[in-house]
Amino acid sequence: MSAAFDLVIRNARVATAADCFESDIGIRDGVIQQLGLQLAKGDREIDAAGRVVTPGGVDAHCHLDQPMAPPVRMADDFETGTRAAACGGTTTVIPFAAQVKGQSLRAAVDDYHARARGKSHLDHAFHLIVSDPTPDVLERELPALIREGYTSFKIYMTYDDLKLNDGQILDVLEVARRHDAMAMIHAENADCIAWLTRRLEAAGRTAPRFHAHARPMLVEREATHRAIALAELIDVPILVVHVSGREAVEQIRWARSQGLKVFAETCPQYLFLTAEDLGIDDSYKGARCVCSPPPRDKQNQDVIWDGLNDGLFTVFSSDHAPFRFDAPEGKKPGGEEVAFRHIPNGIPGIETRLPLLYSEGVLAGRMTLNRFVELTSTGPAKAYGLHPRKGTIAVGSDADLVVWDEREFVLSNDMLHHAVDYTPYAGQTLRAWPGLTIARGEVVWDGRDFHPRAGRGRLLRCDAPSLLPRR
Ligand code: DUC
Ligand code: ZN
Ligand code: ZN
Repeated sequence: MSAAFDLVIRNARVATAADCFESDIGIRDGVIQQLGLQLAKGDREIDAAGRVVTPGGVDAHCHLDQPMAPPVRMADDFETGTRAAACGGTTTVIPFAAQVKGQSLRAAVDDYHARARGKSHLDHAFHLIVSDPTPDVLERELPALIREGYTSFKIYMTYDDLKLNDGQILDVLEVARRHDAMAMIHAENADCIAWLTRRLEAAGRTAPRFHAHARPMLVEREATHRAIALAELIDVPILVVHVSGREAVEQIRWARSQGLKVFAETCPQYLFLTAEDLGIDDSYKGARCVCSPPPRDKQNQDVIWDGLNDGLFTVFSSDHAPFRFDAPEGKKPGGEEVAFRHIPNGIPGIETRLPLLYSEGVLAGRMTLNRFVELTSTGPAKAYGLHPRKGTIAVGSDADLVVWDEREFVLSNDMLHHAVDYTPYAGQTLRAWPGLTIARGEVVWDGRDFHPRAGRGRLLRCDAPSLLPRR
């Protein structure tokens, strides 16, 4: 007689965004079939007695194999990026299909499918990046793609090759409103950054640390305020991504106090790095931590912790943007130590996102386990139309799970599975790491070894985000 389940996880301390309870988890065909005690036998059994089991992480902001201007190239493609994600407890990723100006959105999506096909170890959805909102994009392509399940897109207020002006942002927000999509905003004032960059360069201040001087908090504050105003004009919710500190947080709190639906995301770099990680002298080592917005200071880290705990933030993502440090396609473009404006922006973090927050949030007593689950899994799944298939432990949900090992160790890059030659968090003491990552019922990481099956990951069709008001 065949067993009732393919896999049973016994005696788990299950944590969801709402509850913690003791349960067995019965899994068949990659889906959670039953929760309860003393479930029938499975073909495979895992004893999780005394161990916390959370939903697999949903990393709703990561960049994998995104096309870049040569010689720069991302180190992680779908194969290595989802491998690293899985080993760090993430079971769903949402990277970006980026439209190059002049390209159709459909061509960008097709190109990105080709990059993912046969390579992804994990289920994945795509956000779109709209960089060229032509009438055809606004009237035909974007609505059609939203109907097909690409229900979120990112709008950039900075970066020459991606940024939209205010009028274009209004046009795109109107499409989000009409078709129930989630608009994600990268909020930094492009003209201020360009002006400051020219001044710094004229003064010979080109070392990596000056990247942070070119992007002070006010450029993020102003753009956040403007994005909120533009969204208010259209009467549409927005989600401000990678919020770095107090001044942007204050804008979002103010918007909420006015009853506006403004959601927010933050990332590990705004909790665990500061501007000093870009260098206290002119050493090029600081290029490792060049990302935008830049990390701020200890006081701003505290503001981000408060926002994580009090509900300001809905999503905690990695913003994994993988560039090798010592490489001509990475942080030293063409093999040169270049001026900060030419350093590719971004840091790796897809594998360390959950262990860092579990260690420094949950186990250090700064955050409840429920809130951890909400920020890293349930919130992103709801924000991007994947819940309840993803982001929770419930009957009928995909069996995407993490069984946690609580133990202390010092992180080093050779423990990680990405294709980047450094981690900005090397030397940090962590108190936990996934002992098992289970993706749709399959053990993909067992605490020591990764179990590859490139191509096992499926493309997810996203519904209208459940955080959006029903009209
Ligand atoms: N900033 C972004 O906006 N995207 C990728 C990485 C970064 O630092
Ligand atoms: Zn961004
Ligand atoms: Zn990003």
